[in-house]
Amino acid sequence: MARAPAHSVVDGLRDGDHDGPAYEGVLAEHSACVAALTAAGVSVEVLPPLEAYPDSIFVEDPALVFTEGAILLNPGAPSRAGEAAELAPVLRERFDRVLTLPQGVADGGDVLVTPDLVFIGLSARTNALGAAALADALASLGRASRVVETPSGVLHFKSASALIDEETVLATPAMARSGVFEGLRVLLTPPGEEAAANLVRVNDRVLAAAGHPRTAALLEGLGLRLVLLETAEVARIDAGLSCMSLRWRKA
Ligand code: CIR
Repeated sequence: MARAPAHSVVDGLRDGDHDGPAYEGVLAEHSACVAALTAAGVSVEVLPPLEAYPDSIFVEDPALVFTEGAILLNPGAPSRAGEAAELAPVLRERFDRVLTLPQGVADGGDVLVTPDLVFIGLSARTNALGAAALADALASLGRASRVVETPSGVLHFKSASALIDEETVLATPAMARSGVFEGLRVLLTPPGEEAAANLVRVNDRVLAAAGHPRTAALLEGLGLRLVLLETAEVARIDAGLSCMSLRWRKA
């Protein structure tokens, strides 16, 4: 599931005083991402744009979805808080179980799901109360979780890490140094290619940000089928590929 960008996306949240993205540029990158997911065998529903929420294209943040059910989150940025209510009816139509968080804030961008464990990264968007509430909700869905720190200066836990296969993570050196991934195989993004750590493994392929040749070589060396996508425009509002979709397997 994805959500089409609104024209207001040019005003999306960003850290720093650089220019925002162009609407057409975001639209092109979003469309390419949806096309790549479709080509990977995913059935993608694109929800209508929400002008009132500039960052609502990043559907990964207000919800988590699993085969067993969905969890509506409490986005940590005040301007994004209403995005969960917009998603609620959509998810209730598609999932028998839709859980909510009774307290705190938590963004889906801070949640890395592995087969055995869900990492919940504390960040400027996910606080201890929200993480604890999320851990309870995950437990109700039969998922074990662990609350961990996100390195400072990183917006979301998954801005700096991604699961490549059941036991392998790609992470920035700062994220890897924190030791959170002990027990998993950790590959490091080469210097200057930290932004490449945000990628999407889907079915037989990996959707990764273009412009990171050493990371591409690393992933190809593992025998992975790479699909390189432009992310320069969404990067202007601190986003990457994983943020633009919610993905789950139907039972
Ligand atoms: C925000 O600051 O919330 C958006 N401009 C970017 C959100 C990116 N989402 C993500 O990394 N999961």
